[in-house]
Amino acid sequence: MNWYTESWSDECKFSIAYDEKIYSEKTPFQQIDFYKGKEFGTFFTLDGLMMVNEKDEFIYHEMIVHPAFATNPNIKRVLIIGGGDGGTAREVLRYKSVEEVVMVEIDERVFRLCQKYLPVTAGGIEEEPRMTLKFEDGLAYVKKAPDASFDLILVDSTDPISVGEGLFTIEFYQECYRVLRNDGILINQHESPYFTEYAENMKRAHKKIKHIFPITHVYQYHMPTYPSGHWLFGFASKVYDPLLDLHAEDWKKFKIQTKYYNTELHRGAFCLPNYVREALVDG
Ligand code: AAT
Repeated sequence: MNWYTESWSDECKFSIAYDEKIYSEKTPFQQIDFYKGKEFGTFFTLDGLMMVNEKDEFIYHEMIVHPAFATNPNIKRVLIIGGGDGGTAREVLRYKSVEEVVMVEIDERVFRLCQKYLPVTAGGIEEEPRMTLKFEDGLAYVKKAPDASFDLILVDSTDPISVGEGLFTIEFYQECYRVLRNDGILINQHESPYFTEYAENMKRAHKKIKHIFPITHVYQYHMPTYPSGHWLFGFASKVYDPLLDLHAEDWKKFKIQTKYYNTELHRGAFCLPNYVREALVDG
């Protein structure tokens, strides 16, 4: 049996059996590897870290998108930073009310290879008329984007190492604030509270966002293949509170069939364990 193994900490590793290594490529940005196994289907890693697999991707992609739409059902223009596998775009495009989605992915090869090997996330994205694809650095893109031009920014990026580093900076979040409309929402890939290295990333990101946005919350979900299985998104907004402004009945009218998200879970997801709350206050 072949095993894909990644380190979750210096003294903890996670392994998945695979039948076949489908493809490998080193791009100017990162090492990309695709594998195929039985438990998680096809999956790909960037620089040796699990990004997307066929079995649990729905959890991450539903949770990055739907809480924002249930808070503000009138979102029309959406900016995705990263997200080259297409899963986040797929969930956003399920809202017929959305007029334009811009996806800014630094590494075109991630998108092209996902079109070929992971059609469950990347299939049909390029053909969708409401979609604009840009292959460039997310920070460079937001710096030149006009003021108040998006209702929602989804930061679907890698961990803050190498190419993802610039997206975990004050400058990036300030530019996001400027580019968002007056009632704009930012959702940020917030890492995980459990293992030290990831918890440090979570604290760094949260501290910066808290200084810029008047309303900030953190919500959690289960991601079996990300370190510890306990993962977070940051919710930041200029006016909306994800609990006080939850429009559960309006969201249900979209009639979007989800496998993980529902509006009851929405409320629960914002209830955090004490050790996570404390880490976010201190951070
Ligand atoms: N949808 C879940 C998959 C990802 S992949 C994140 C993507 O962000 C990658 O394709 C990577 O190329 C892209 N990316 C990284 N840095 C930048 C940047 N500066 N500008 C634009 N795109 C970027 C997220 C996985 C989360 C992993 C948690 N462990």
